[in-house]
Amino acid sequence: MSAGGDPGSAMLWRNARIATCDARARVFERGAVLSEGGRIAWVGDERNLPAAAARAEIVDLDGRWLTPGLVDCHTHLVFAGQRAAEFARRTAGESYAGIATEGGGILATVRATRAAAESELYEASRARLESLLAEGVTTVEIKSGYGLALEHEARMLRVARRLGANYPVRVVTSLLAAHALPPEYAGRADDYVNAIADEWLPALHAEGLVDAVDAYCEGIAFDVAQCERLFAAATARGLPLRLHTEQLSNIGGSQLAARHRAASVDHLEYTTAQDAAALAAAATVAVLLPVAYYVLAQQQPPPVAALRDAGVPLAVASDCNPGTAPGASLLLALHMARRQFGLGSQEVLLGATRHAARALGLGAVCGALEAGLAADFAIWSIETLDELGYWAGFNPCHAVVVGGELVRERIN
Ligand code: DI6
Ligand code: FE
Repeated sequence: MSAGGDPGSAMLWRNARIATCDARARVFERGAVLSEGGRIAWVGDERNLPAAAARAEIVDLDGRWLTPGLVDCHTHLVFAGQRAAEFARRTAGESYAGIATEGGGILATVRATRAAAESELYEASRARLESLLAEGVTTVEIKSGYGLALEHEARMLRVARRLGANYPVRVVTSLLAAHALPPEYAGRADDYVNAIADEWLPALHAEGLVDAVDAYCEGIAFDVAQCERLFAAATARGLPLRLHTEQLSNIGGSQLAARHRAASVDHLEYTTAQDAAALAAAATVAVLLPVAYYVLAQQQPPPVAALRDAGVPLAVASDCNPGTAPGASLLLALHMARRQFGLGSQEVLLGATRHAARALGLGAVCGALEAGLAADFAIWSIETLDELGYWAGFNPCHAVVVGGELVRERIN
C-alpha cells in the first residue's frame, strides 16, 4: 500500500472489503472510503465513486478488510509496577477481595504509582498503549485511580493527556479517584468522597484533565450513596458518568447508573434482568470485561441474553490493569467475549467500534464509517469478519489510519 501526500489532503482508500459499523451495518465487498481534512467524505461501493474521488491520492488495499479504528473504552493503562506475586497467591487459591481487604490489590499499585517519577509512569504506560495501537485501536479511554490523592491523580491524568498528545490516538480520561479508599482516609469513606466531589473534581476539571467521572460501586469499594454523591458533582459540571459495578456482587449499581443516565456501566457479572431493563431505558451502554472475568476465574458470566433482549448496547474492552487484566490486548478481550460470554463476531466488532464510541460519548465523532466522522480505520489481513474475536494471541491488523493518515503499516 504506502501513502504519502499532505496530511488532510484527499485520499481514496480503495479495493477494500468494508464493514461500516454504522446504524445500517453496511458491508461492501468491493468498497472504498474517501477521506479529506481528517474526516470521511464518502464510503461505499467502488462502482459508485463520487466525482471528488478523481482528484484524491489512491491507496490500494489489495482486497483487505477495512473497519472503523477500534475503540478501547475501559482501561487503567497508566500505572507503575506489577502484581505478579499477588497473581501467584490467587492461582494458589487466595481471593482477590481477601487480598484487597488486607491492603494489597489496588492499594499495592497505588504505592508503586505514587513512588514512580512522572517520567517513569509515562514510560511504563506507553509500552501498553503501543500494544493497543498495534491492534488497530485509534481511541482509548484511560482512568486515574492509582493515585488516590489529588496530586497523584493529577499526575496520572497528565500522563494520559501526554500519551494522547504524543501518539496518533484519541485519549478520553476518566477520574476514578473512588476506586479504593486510600490509607489517609481509613475509616472515613464519606470524607474521602466529599473531598473528591468538592475539591479534587473541580480542580482537576478546571485543569482540563477530566472528560468523565467513574467510581467502583461494590461491597469492597464504595456504596450507592457515595457513588451518587460523586455523580451529582459530575453532573453539575456536565461530565458524563461511568460505573464499575456488579463485578463481585450486586449492591444496586446498575440501578443507580440508570437513574443518572450514565454513559456506561462496566463488568456486570451480577447484573439482573431488571437491571438490564433499567439500563436499556436509560440508553446506558454495558461494557463487558472478559479478561478480568477470566483472570479472576469467575464462574458467573454477565447476563448477556438479558442485556441483548432488553436492547442494551454491548461494548467490550481490555480493562488493561495490573490486578485483574494484566495485558494490553483488545483483540484478546474480543476473543474471550466470544468464547466465555457467547458474543458473535458481529457483536464484538460493534462492541469495539460503534458501541464503545457511544460508551465514551463519541458516537458522533468516531466508531463507524460514515461521512463526517473521523477517518480512523483499521485494515486487517483476514479473509472473513468472523476472524475478529477468533484469533487469541495473534494480531492480524495490517495497517492503521488516523485522521486520514497512514500511521502504521506492517511490512509483509
Ligand atoms: N475492577 C477491576 O477489575 C479493576 N478495577 C476495578 O474496579 C482492577 C484494578 C486492580 O486490581 O488494580
Ligand atoms: Fe476497570
